[in-house]
Amino acid sequence: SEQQYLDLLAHVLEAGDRRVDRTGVGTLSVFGAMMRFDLSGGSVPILTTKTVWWKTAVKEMLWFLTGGTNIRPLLLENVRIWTDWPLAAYRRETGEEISQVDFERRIVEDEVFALRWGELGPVYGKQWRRWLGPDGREHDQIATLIATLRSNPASRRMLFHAWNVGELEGMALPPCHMVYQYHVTSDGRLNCLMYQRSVDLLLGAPFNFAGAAALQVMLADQADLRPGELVWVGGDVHLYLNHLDQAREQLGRAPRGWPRMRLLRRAGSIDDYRIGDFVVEGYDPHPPIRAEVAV
Ligand code: THF
Repeated sequence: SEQQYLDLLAHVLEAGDRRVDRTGVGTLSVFGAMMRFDLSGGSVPILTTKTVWWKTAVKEMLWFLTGGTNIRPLLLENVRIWTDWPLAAYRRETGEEISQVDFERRIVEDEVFALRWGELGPVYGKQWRRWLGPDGREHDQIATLIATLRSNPASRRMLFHAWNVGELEGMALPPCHMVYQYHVTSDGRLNCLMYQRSVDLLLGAPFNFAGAAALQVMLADQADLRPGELVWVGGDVHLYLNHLDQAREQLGRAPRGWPRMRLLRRAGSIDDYRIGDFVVEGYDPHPPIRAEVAV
């Protein structure tokens, strides 16, 4: 239940090691955590102790699945959560003090500008769908996963990975949620274990749970299975020092029970899901909690 998340939030506040991180903001950090979310019956871990823009998280997941690595398609879908990194690079390299809104407008209106400045490098989508092998062949890890779910569901090799060591340097940000492993029970439930090496517990984690759950719902649909458990494992689990008041505010709120997610239709393939195919029912969250993302 959501209490697992609140307990982890409280634990990081209480026991987190205070340190300076890559971004210079500073964090409270604990190492190693696990949560288990039960997706059977359609439940999904979309937090209720604050409003989570689950459509944004699902759109992000659909974008990963397209194999894309440019923020333009995200902006065309009104998703702004990846703008900060290309924007910082643009300001750094040009010295121009462009606003986020103007930068986003240029990416949307000018395709050539987007190709040059909207690229994140070989991040998630590239590695999931087009991992480059030593012989020059590209590997579609998602297609392989679905084929194995259908043909050999007892396999212990059903996973995909984004931590491509040889390509890390070209990425705007190395992958945080880096490996997803799947497991099928004898009665046809699809379980997922997702390992996330670095966890922005207040801002990022709620999106990561929703995205991973949506992916599990799609994969189950494609393989004629029912969603089972989502097991989430975190490495460096942290709260940015400018998120502490927000964390305390959230801890004062009572969870309201998970909503349910379902698909309106069975898509022909994993590439054919659209945001309009997803319905979330029974979502009655507390109000949003504003916080700045560390870049
Ligand atoms: N970097 C950091 N510091 N934290 C992260 O969570 C994170 N990500 C992705 C890449 N780098 C990261 C980006 N994911 C928001 C949510 C997810 C993000 C980035 C930003 C965010 O600002 N959410 C707000 C507003 C949502 C909206 O406007 O739609 C929120 O209130 O939830 C982890 O994958």
